[in-house]
Amino acid sequence: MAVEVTREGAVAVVTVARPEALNALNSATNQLLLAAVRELSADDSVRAVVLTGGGDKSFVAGADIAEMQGFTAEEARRFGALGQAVMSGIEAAPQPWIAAVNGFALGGGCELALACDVRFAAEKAKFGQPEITLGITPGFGGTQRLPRNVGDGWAKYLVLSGRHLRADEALRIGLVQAVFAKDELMPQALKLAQELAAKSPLAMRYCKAAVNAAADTDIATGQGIERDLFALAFASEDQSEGMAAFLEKRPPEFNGR
Ligand code: DAK
Repeated sequence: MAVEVTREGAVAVVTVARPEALNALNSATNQLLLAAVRELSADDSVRAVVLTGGGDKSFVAGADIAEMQGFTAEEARRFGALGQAVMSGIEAAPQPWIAAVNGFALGGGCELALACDVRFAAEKAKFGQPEITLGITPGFGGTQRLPRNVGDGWAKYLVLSGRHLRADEALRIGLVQAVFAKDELMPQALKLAQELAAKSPLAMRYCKAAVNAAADTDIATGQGIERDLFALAFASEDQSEGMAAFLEKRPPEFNGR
């Protein structure tokens, strides 16, 4: 099984498990990943997801070069569409996805991490878009999500050179939000996931949608989306509960309605 899904309460852990190929994404793995994304997105009991790589060396070392080598243009288009569906599915998921980057995050692996909402990395993680060294371009959103996260200069540096960045460098440019010692990575990712899982799932979904919209809209349209989602939050029991709990000096108990 190249994609494993386990549960820890309201948190799901998705592991891309093809360690013999450093978890490279072939079509079969992408299909399984897409199925997992769809299943988790439809499950209200899942409030947060942690995504990581199997084995101790790699998060995802990219799309599968051995499979891609013989592609026709049409097969490449289909492969790209499948990968993009995985990335867009994570981005559009109602729950927050946290990438726990435990090693190489190259090419499609860096793009997969970028599709997640938050990125935590182990100290030995490596990031890069090495497609240029293979004579191709990034195909799972790297030319689009990377500049949105780190700006044009760093995106071009990575995409045009194919160089790898260390975790501390990735942290400095804002590609990841935190770096931890190897053994601390999963506990810290799970801790954040449990924390997010306890928040209002409605407000979580609206917040994620509003921030996602920021990258694609002008500020007036974005503010309109923000205003509408803010108003919608006032139609929820979670808003009443959150504000009552604050004023009554007790922890809130959100029910997602
Ligand atoms: N694909 C297939 N196999 C891979 C792989 C990959 N991306 N990365 C590693 N492996 C395999 C190796 O071939 C090796 O297999 P065996 O020889 O043992 O059978 C095994 O994993 C262990 O790898 P190494 O022996 O190379 O391990 P090292 O520690 O020496 O090196 C490395 C680790 C990560 C630096 C190195 O493996 C490496 O450079 N890997 C390739 C990284 C890479 O170039 N990634 C980007 C792939 S391109 C598109 C759709 C998608 C894409 C583009 C366009 N369209 C349809 C529009 C995406 C493209 C990519 O992601």
